[in-house]
Amino acid sequence: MLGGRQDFDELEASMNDPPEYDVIIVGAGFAGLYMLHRARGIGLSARLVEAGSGVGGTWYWNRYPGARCDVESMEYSYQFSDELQQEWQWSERYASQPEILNYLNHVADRFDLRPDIQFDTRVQRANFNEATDCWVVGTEDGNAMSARFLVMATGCLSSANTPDFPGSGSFEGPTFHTGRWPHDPVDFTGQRVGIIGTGSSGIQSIPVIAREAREVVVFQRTATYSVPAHNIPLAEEEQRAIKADYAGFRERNSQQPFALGSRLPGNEALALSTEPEERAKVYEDRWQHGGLPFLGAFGDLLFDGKANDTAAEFVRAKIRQIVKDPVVAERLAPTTVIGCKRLCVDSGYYATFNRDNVELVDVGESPIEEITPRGLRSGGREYDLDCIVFATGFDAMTGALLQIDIRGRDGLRLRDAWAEGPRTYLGLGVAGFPNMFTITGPGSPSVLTNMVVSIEQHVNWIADCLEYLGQNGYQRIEAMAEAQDGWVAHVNGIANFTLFPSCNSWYLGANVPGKPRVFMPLVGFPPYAEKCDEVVAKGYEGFITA
Ligand code: N01
Repeated sequence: MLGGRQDFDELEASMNDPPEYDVIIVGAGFAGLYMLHRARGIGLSARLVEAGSGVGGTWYWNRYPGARCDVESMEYSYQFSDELQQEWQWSERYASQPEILNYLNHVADRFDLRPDIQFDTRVQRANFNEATDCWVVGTEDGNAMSARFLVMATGCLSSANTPDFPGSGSFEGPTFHTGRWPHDPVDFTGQRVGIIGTGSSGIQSIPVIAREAREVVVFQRTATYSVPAHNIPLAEEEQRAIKADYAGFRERNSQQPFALGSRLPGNEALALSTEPEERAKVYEDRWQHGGLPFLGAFGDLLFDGKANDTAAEFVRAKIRQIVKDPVVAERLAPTTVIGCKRLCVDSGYYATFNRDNVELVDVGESPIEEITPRGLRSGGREYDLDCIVFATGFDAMTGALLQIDIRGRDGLRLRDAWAEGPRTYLGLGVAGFPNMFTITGPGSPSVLTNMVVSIEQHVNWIADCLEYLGQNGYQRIEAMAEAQDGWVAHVNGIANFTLFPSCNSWYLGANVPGKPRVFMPLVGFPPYAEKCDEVVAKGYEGFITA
């Protein structure tokens, strides 16, 4: 019953019929769109289910002022179609949210994906039916559908995190979350705006809102390291030069540890073995270049605390130069390990605090006590506000998956299987959950890379796997528990070799109260991609097929 209305329990009871689809894909962002395209390309019937009213995923929801990608646009795009990458023209070095959303709409149209996408439909539950090796998927509107395979393309940063402050809901003005921004532009003219959070979303939106609002009060819990984007219009000659050898450019990027930035690759020299003058020059050059490659200045920055501090001190000195009020500059100067939380890339963030209409409140020292009808109170002071912007991030990597009641073999709930932190094999499969794949799941490099590169690598792996299963007459594939245990130990072992576990980042789930503290992504893209290929070459080693 194509796209029809069915009841979940009735559908489960009638599972002797063949499933409606070969594959159900959840989420219409970069991952889901490409998965749909690949699934159709290998002759599978596929249904893509999306909660929003349009395609785009992250770029559909995060419409906040100043939203822009921190990976360069010539890299942050699909490579699966040479025609697509040749025909699309980016206008800026770093693409804005509207431009990326246009791009994804173009992709959906160009590959005629919309007929297989069901919008405005939120998946609520999914049960694996052991008798038939199929998934039954239930949606919030009370309908259900079935498929042999379930591919979760739900995104790593899609479940918005709004802290539960005392008095939440009592505020009489409008509130916004950067990750759930309204479609109509918000007019801040003449308003006194409170912004909570200074991660990537905060540092991008604060300068833009400050230019419009009467006053902005920024509530900062932890100071943030940010490197300038130096965003500029993208020169025609530069695009042409890259497009002349786009495949080579993509290949060089995928060989970088974070699968990006091959034009200014990581420097293998060690910060601590480099003379201070030379070291400062390297940092200055990278600061002038702008963006994430700053962290590639030296090979030991993410492994050695003392080396890291040389880079941290360089950025602190920049903040002290940029911010005129020394008290505010000190408040903005982070004391943590640089790169431990995601490095931010900004356009005029620190300089925004030189404006007369911007105030910085340190809620690390005096936490937000409560939200009140007229604003919020912190450190015993009440701040009167017309509206509040929550730039408070996401329940990252696991939030979107665990919001859905997913039940695998023997009724095992994913929430229970992951009660002490996510466990996957390769970030692609979960023991106990046959025929389910996660795109950029925990345990894969995902958020530590250019996401589009990781997504394409995962989708290609999954599509090849589905083709292999079909060709060999298999109905079922599942990660083996021992392979998964080994993989989890491997991911943790690598993380513990770095400085990543040393701060309260969302990589560790530390931003969500009560979430188990586990480092979720895998560090290092090239060896990971090799491992995935090796697993295939060894007949899907670590998976059971039947
Ligand atoms: O979220 P975040 P984000 N009281 O978690 C604060 C990607 N992204 O949406 O640091 C007070 O980084 C929290 O404080 P602390 C990118 O990967 C990319 O900004 O936990 N404050 C922090 O300051 C990024 O890393 C792009 O102490 C509270 C902020 O809220 C990821 O998305 C753009 C609080 C949350 O920062 C997430 O970024 C945007 C509380 N109870 C996002 N709870 C680009 O491509 C949280 N905070 C550029």
